[in-house]
Amino acid sequence: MTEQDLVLVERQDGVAIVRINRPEVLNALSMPLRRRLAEVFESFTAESDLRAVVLTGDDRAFAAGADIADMAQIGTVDMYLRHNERLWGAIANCPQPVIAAVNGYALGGGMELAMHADIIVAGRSAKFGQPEVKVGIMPGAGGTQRLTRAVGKFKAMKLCLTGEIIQAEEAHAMGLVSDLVEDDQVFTHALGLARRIASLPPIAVEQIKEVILHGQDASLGAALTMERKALQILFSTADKNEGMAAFLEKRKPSYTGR
Ligand code: CO8
Repeated sequence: MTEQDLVLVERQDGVAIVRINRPEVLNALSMPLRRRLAEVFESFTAESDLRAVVLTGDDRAFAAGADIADMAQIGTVDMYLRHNERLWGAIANCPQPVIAAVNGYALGGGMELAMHADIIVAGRSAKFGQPEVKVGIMPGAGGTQRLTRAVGKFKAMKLCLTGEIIQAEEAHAMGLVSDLVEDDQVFTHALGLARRIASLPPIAVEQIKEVILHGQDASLGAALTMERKALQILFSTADKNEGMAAFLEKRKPSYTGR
């Protein structure tokens, strides 16, 4: 299998479907796979017609974590020199909304990958966890931070400190999963959400994503200012004029992305 085949990309109108493709090891995230994933997401920043991304795996696994075989023999300097943060950064900085469609295992780096998305759709049999502690390490791609912001200190502590694997229903109840659906509906549901988002005014969509993500790390006052400024910016877009005119004229809006 070539590096290209580790991540399959397909386009459907304004939506990119990104599929992790190492089924023989439950989509474990090897370095070549992560490099390819970063390359794919980096390419999205330059795509003006791309409106949303669906990130998925297969029926057995979204991704069962970083590839343990890939890490078993390496020490601190090699780990440092991998600069994993640069590869994850490409995904975190994706301007378009990313929807993770999770079937099967989302563990360790796989759960962290799902948490890089903006919306998580999971099937009823999906399983989530940060089991790194069980192999002598700890989460290193947001598991201690994005998880805490998503579900709060006490749930995050329990998951990271025990390494326990939880069912999708529990993940949904704690706020880690946006939508819980039947296993065979996961991809269709995620694609439906992506299409809905793709039909909306793209500058507004991008601003919403940016403000929610950056606002989380700012003080409430600074974040509310950021929100207000972003809203004000939208008042000079053609899509704002079109959206409001269409509402008043009782017709469907036709957005141009301007
Ligand atoms: N790495 C490498 N290979 C894996 C991984 C993995 N994470 N997960 C599964 N595999 C392989 C197995 O070795 C097996 O290969 P083989 O057939 O050659 O023996 C194949 O996938 C199928 O797996 P199992 O036979 O184990 O399948 P089961 O259904 O019995 O069990 C489990 C499924 C429970 C998911 C089990 O495979 C498991 O526990 N996997 C490891 C989960 C784990 O610990 N994940 C965390 C890894 S550490 C991590 O993610 C660190 C993140 C640090 C962040 C930054 C870098 C990304």
